[in-house]
Amino acid sequence: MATTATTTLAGAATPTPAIPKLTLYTNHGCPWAHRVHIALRELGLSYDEVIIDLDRPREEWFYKINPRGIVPAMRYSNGQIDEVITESAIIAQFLADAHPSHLVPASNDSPAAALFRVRINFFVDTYFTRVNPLMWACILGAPDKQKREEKAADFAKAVEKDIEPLLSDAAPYFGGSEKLTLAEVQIASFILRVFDFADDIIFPKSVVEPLRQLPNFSKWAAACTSHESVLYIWDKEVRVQRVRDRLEMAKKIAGKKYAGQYE
Ligand SMILES: N[C@@H](CCC(=O)N[C@@H](CS)C(=O)NCC(=O)O)C(=O)O
Repeated sequence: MATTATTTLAGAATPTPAIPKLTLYTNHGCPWAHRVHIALRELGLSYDEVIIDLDRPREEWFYKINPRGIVPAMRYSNGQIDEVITESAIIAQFLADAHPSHLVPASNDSPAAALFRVRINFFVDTYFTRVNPLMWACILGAPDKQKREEKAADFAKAVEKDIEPLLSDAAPYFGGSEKLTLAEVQIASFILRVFDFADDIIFPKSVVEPLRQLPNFSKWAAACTSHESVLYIWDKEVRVQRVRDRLEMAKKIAGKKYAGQYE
């Protein structure tokens, strides 16, 4: 990593990363890409963005950027490094590690810092292994209203069982932090969608009330979903309409078979 020296008040020179040139290949409807936008905003890094139209086949040039053909992908150059990084969690982790900040302490800061990283990782892993899949199952896999309500209730129960206890010291962010951490960078775009998509078309409205009853989760979720770094690329009306349209189209294409396939 290229560094320049910054002199602290105490006179000791500490390395700070060179300002990189960043290009983010993204789509504002993608919750995974949204993670990277949040990280960049929190770190105060400016970037160019290239919006990839996910409704069309990717053009050849994009496969040279990301052979998987998906967003996000980020080109990071700073004179010494010129690298395309893919996979949202990896990009976010890279940015947080390359640009030390309030998001996450460096692992060698102290034994407590390494443990805090463990706690963040466990929290994020818990959300994505035990909770998030239930949201998509509810949206995509429930053919009728009653089934959707049941799946939404399963989602809320999983939040209560697995997430609520891990937020006991949130203040309002993870682990007692007053500012966003890497945990929110990785999860907040999904929490935003839980609430903004609870319109009885995409996701049952009934999910909201049980979540509001959870003291830790509700406070944390309110803080996540009102944070400027989370909201600056989010246009709720546009996003809700896009998802409604896509669901409608998917149902038409696959009919009943589609509706049942995730059950
Ligand atoms: N594991 C990937 C998932 C990214 C992903 O699924 N991106 C979707 C958009 S949300 C995509 O680009 N899909 C390609 C397509 O729809 O053709 C990550 O975390 O970066």
